[in-house]
Amino acid sequence: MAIVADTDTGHTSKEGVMVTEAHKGQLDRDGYCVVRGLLNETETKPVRTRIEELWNGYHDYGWPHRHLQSWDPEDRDTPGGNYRSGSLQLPSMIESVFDDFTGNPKLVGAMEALLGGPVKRYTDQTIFKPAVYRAGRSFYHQDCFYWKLRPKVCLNCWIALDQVERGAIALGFQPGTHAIWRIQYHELYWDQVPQHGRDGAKYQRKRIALDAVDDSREDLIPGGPGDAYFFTNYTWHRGEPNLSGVNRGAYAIAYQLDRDDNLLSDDEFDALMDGAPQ
Ligand SMILES: O=C(O)CCC(=O)C(=O)O
Repeated sequence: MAIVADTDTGHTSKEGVMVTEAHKGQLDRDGYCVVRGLLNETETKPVRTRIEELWNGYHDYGWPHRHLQSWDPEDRDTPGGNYRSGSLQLPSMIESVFDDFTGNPKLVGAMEALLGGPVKRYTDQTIFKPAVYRAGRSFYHQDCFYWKLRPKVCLNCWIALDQVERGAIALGFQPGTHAIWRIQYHELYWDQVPQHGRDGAKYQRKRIALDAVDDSREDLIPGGPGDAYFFTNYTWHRGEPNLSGVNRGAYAIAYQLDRDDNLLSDDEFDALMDGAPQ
């Protein structure tokens, strides 16, 4: 998708592209920006509905499953008769409702405008935090610690599917943490209520050590369905727990520049790392 800057309005001129110079400026400066209402309810509702159905056991996926996670895969006492799924890894590979969502032209156009060239999908995942556990807090991390991608070649986009705020799954960012394009070493930890992953076993997650984080610097940004939070893979970010009493969800989709040399070699990855144990 070719993007032509419109210097009068600050908007890119491709129809439907909602990224402004202000968004680009904030992404450069803070490492994130929020495009309000990137998607409308007609676009968010089908995936939000399907995620809730999967949680209610309406699916025919066996366990363990490569793309589905679960807090309790043994519990089949659900309306749909199958186990309750949790977050989904790469759901675009298994159901067209997710594939269509991740390929939305407005999202692709925004990614191209923000990354500055043609893009291809990198990965996608749903984030589902059911009310019942009063949990789901994630801690500060950088996606590049998992993905081993070079600086400036990839962006993640976390799209709210419900109202989000403090205590209700909103994302928090540490502004400017991307600016030196370095990777902070991450430690393993257990979620308050761990999920079972692709091999059927509970898994640990990774986070930046708590004493390396200055909580007073946090930008925690409330939003609503269809609001899109774009951030670099080097930006420190985390998600709030769900203490709100109702199920809440989001969808994270990463796009990378369409070229072949986006991955760091192991040596390059190590050279960018700070704080690794000796
Ligand atoms: O929503 C969360 O808890 C974290 C999401 C996240 O870290 C991501 O999408 O990269």
